[in-house]
Formats: sequence, C-alpha cells, structure tokens
Amino acid sequence: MNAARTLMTASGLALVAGLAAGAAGAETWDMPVAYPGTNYHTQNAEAFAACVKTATSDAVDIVVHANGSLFAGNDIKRAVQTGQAPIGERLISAHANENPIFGLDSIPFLATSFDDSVKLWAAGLETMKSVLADQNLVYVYAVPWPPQGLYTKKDVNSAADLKGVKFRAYNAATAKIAELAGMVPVQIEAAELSQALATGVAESFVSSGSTGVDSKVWESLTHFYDVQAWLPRNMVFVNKDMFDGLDGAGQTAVLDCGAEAEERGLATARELTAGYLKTLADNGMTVADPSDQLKADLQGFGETMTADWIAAAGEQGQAIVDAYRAN
Ligand code: PCA
Repeated sequence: MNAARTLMTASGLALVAGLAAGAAGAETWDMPVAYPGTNYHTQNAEAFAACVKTATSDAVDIVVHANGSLFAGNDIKRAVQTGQAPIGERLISAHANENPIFGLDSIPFLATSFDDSVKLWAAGLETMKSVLADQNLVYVYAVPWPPQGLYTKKDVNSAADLKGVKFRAYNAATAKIAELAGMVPVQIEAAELSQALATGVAESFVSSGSTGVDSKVWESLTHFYDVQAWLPRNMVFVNKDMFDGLDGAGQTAVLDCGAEAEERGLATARELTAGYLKTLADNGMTVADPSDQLKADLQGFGETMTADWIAAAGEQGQAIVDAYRAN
C-alpha cells in the first residue's frame, strides 16, 4: 500500500517535471537553407544544429531543411524576419538591394582570397550586426564560398566575347557584371541552376567550383575560368524574438556553436576548393586562368563597382573599406 502510493507519487512528479520541461522550452526550430544536403554549408549547418542540441541538453532541436525545400532561397530571409522560420541560412549578398552592407562580400576584386575575405568580414561585422538587428535578426555565423570564377560554353578571352550571352545572376553584383559586359541576366537560385543550363535559359554564370560540382555543370557547359573575383558568404541568422525567448544558457549555446561553425566552415571551404576544380576537370571541363585581357576587363568592372558600392554605402562603407585596406 505504502509502496504503491510512493510509486504513484513518483510518477505524478515525473509527469509534472516533464510538462515543466516542455513548457520551459524543448523546442524544434526549422532551419531552411537553399543549398543541397551534400554541400559543405549544409553539412556545417547540421553540425551546428547538433552542437546546439547537445549544449542545450536537447532543449533546442534545430532541423535543417536543405535545397530550398522549406522556403526558396530568396524567401528565407523574409521568413526568418517575420518568424515564419526561427532560423535560416541565406546568401546574404542577394539582399544588397535592402542595404548595401549586405553586398560587402561581393565587390569584385576587393577581397579575392580566404585570408582577405576574413579581414573584410571582420571590418564590416559590427555594422552588419546592427543592420540585422534593425531587421529583427540576430547574426549567428557566416561562411564563405570558394573564390568565384566564370563558367561558359565557349572560349572567352575578353569581356567582348560575352556580349549577348544569357547569364545566370544570383545577386545585384552578378547582375551588374552582366549589364557591364552586355550580357542578358536572369536571376536563378542554385537549386534551379542545372535545369536552367540544360534548357538553355542560362549559358554562363559566375560562381564557385563548389556550386559547379553540385550542379554537375559539365553536363551543359565546357569552361571554367578561375577568375577569383570575390568570396560571397552564406549567413545564418535567428529571428530576434525567438533568440530573446531563449534563456541565457540557450543564447550562449546558439552563439558559441555559431562561432565554432564559422571557423569549421571556413576551414572546410579552404580544404575543398582545389578538389572542386579537379572534379570539374576530371569531368572534361577546361579549367583555366583568365586571359590577361579578360582579367583586365573584369578588373575594370570591379573598379566601377567598388566606387558604386562606396557611393551607395556612404561614410560607413568608406570606413569599412579603409579599415580593411589598413590591415
Ligand atoms: N555558390 C552560390 C553562391 C556563390 C557560390 O559559390 C550560388 O551559385 O548560388
């Protein structure tokens, strides 16, 4: 009798404790990302999610949804700002039309190596965080793509050879390059890229070896020119209300796991870069340095675009570029 009462009391307590834990927070956070599950950015996001789960003793369970399956790439940022998704990853330069600071990493030939990408990012980060805060977002981490090169389906020795070509753009900077070279830009998410190339909607684009491999670009195109024009970043951000709703330990877990993910993602990108170009070549593509003329033409576009960016971003932008160049 006594034993039975003790048991009932114990299970009653367990039930109450379970409800309290539920109410206090065991939460599932859907995390939309735009790139495939096999891509290192997505795998890094999975590792970040595992880190947060462990650090919060399972209280925050982040579930990554790859390849634009939950929200298409272009809708992810808005979804997180409005709380439709608590957290997400987005190619931040695709939002430079909202604020030029988001295009900092895509100014042609300003920062063209991983080391310079890290310096440029550090120079702009505080400004970036405050612009994000104004948009109800909290910065978690950002990881660069490998240096951007030019994919084509013919020999290209100068910008003049690109005239009239149908060009896939992924942000304002790539659209601007198309305009300066007399190409015809069309905005396409990476998830739709293979199909756009196969159907002839696009016949050239600027991106990394990583996305070329993800899209099996050799099925449609023939050349990759290793221009190394810039290293755009994918950024992970959390809805500010969701972040504020975490207790101190939860907030620390998200930020610390984010800092780890930023380091790990950068190291992985560095490691994988050469292999992507090898995979392109192994699949029959011509992988080459740009000719001096093509390089000079693109650098000329870069000078115009750097001046345009500083004009758009104002004193704050100038200060970031100055701080970067001083380092
Ligand atoms: N891949 C992404 C952005 C930059 C990159 O290397 C893409 O092409 O969409």
